[in-house]
Amino acid sequence: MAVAAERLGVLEAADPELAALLQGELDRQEHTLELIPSENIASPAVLAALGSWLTNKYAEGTPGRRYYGGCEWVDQIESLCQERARKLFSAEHANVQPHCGSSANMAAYMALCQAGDTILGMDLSHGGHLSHGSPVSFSGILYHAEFYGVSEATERLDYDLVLARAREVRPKVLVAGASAYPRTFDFAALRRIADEVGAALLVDMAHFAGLVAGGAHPSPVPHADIVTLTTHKTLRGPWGGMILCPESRAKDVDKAVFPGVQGGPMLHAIAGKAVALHAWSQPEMRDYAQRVVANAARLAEGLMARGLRLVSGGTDNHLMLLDLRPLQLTGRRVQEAFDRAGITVNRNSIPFDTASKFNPSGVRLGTPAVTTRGMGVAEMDEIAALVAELISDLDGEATLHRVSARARALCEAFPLPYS
Ligand code: DSN
Repeated sequence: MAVAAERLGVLEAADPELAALLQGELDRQEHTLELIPSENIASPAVLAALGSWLTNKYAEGTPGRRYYGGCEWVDQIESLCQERARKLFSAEHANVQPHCGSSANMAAYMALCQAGDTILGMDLSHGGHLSHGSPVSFSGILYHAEFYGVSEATERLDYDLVLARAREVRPKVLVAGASAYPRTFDFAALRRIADEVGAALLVDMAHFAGLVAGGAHPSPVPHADIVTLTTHKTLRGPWGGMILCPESRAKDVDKAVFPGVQGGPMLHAIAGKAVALHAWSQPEMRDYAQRVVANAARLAEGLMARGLRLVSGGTDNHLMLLDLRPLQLTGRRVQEAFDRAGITVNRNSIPFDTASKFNPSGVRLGTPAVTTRGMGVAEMDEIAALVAELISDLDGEATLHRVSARARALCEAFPLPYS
């Protein structure tokens, strides 16, 4: 592993204890099937930017308007990143400084409303995100949060129900986007709802930003007042966040990010974001986005064909939610058994779940990382078979050995890009 070996070599000389831990995590990533839909594998070029001397530089402010000297190179780096983001997503303005999705959302709220105002977001247990108004997040502490959910009959968003909720609570901000919703959003319908009640529309496309970039999901950019995203999920970049908006909101957004929410930007992360955005200008990435969705559809079909129940009956995007209630299993037990077999998933609430958030009734699966490794529909059939086999016999030693050997063989056939 040339990329990994070089990095570990430097680290081993300086700090063998930490180097050993990094080696352990590298081995885990190399030999496990990563099905957590919010994770992915950054390219060696992204890692090179992240691990650079840009981490030494303070540059509060924005390009050309910094509070520090010596910014001539980082100004160009941040401007390049902004330009690539604007171009890729056809947005008028991009702020590439948010450290993560939650800080991007925090800045978006600051730009759109005042503390105490009502925000209306998707319920966490229906697929929403903590930062969309959960009482344990700043978003539910600083704002008056109300929620909408999916229809019980279809487990999908019913935009008439969202409109009815919006009429009821008259939010200042309607928040759309989710971390566990397997279906496509209708942004034109959300815009109409926001307009009808006089709300701003904030779309958090953290999960599906890469699908939007590759044309595999409609773009919220023409419809939303502000779009937030993360760069480390389907977008395949470094850990981080980003905000897109029309020029008319640019000043408010920039002020909210700094000094509103954050201090100095992480220039090494911004350089990594620029590298990831550049990759999306190549046709392979468009193909990648289509393959993520095709793989998810195939995996979902394979699971359902083996009698497993998926929330809403399948997926349109990169993720799916396995309903464990018919199997009388819980998410934690399944997640732990899968860990033992070298398949990484995460337990997740499902709509109308009556179990606790700590041990919910669902498991979330996704295809971004395995698709980055180069796996295709044939491997999705194999993964569906492994998931179904393991889930039918969570405590069987022979099953565990069989499934983990096959999962490991798949990983070995599709290595990480760090050699
Ligand atoms: N926690 C992330 C996820 O796994 O979807 C969202 O921030």
